[in-house]
Amino acid sequence: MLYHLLYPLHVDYPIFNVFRYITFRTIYAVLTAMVLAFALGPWLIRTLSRYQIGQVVRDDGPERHYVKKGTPTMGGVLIVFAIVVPTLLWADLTNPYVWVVLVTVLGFGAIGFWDDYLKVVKKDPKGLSARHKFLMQSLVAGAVAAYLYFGVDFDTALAVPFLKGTTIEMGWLFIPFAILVIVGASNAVNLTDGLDGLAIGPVMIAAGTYLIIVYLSGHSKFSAYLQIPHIPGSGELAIICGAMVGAAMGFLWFNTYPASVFMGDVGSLPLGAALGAIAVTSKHELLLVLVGGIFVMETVSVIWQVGYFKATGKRIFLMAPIHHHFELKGWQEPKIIVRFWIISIVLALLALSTLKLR
Ligand code: 57M
Repeated sequence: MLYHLLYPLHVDYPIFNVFRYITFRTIYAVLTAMVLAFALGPWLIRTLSRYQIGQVVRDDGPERHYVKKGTPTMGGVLIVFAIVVPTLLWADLTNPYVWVVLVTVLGFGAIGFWDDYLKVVKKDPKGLSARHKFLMQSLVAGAVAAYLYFGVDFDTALAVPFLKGTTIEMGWLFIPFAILVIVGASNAVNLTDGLDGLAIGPVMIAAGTYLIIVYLSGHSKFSAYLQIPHIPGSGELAIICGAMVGAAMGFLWFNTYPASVFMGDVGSLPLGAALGAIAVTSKHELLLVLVGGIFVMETVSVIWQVGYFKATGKRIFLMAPIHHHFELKGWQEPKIIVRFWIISIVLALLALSTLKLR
């Protein structure tokens, strides 16, 4: 909105020209999101505590988690707010890709909210059934993918990292593929969200990495120089990536060990889905496996554990997802968290290096 209100004033006051620049608006989206999260965080935590919106902790988990019982949860409401408001303020709202990601955030946020509401407020330990949750996630992701396929002039060829000249034409298969990426990313972030700051740190790093990628793919000269797909208009997504970085930093302030608040599904589902939607719209879907390597590792640990257990009756890890394995091995929680962040940063750097490899 600020972009639409203030940029036209540049005709009389050249200073307003600055609103044209994605870089300028991205910086302010980061700051606005962070300030919103800092300012509203204490109030939200007080309100969640007052209404006893506290975490239910399973008694079959690592013992150390019992002390977390009652920690206010559903802090993801703040994350969603701190992503949506700065995006509405700083982005060009005539850009369809901005709406693709906003609708993804709001849609997955609503599914997560419903699940948390059933679990925490209605005290139904199961929440939404896995089947229902998956169906609703697929519906939202399917709507977004269908809009990209039918509604926008979107090139559905899949770009392959490392092989710059190679693209795979997907045709209508783009729709199921996009659903897989968005729903997969959403659930992978959800699985990772099991220690203080464990999910939000890598989300912040991944959003920062995609901020650079979308900026470059939206820029005709940079994308030509790097020989990456040029998607006119995708640069505007840098603003939403910036808002995600700012919201994540603000939330981490309160979620860092020992956490004063957890995000709940209302936070983890939209954050993962947003990363998936950004990867799809910037045509860097395959790179998400590397950028979000921590989420992939957590998910693979569950798939292996469940598969191996079903086949042999034995476990590979002491407990899955893998962060529980390290806990049960005796690592202190902050050590696991910070080491996972370090791995995330290394993976982000490797992912960025692929932009130069051909
Ligand atoms: C999310 N949620 C946390 C919090 C957070 C298929 C199976 C592997 C699924 C998996 C699962 O349910 N994952 C979903 C994990 C929970 O956190 C809440 O959930 C939100 C995210 N959805 O925002 O509201 C607990 O995590 C801890 N936490 C923190 N700090 C944070 O900032 O400490 C969360 C955020 C919180 C808190 O203790 O209560 C969770 O773990 O429940 N299931 C599992 O992870 C279970 N694993 C399992 O059953 N493994 C078996 C299988 C794979 C064969 C095995 O290895 O043998 C474990 N989870 C728990 N106890 N809690 C095991 C038992």
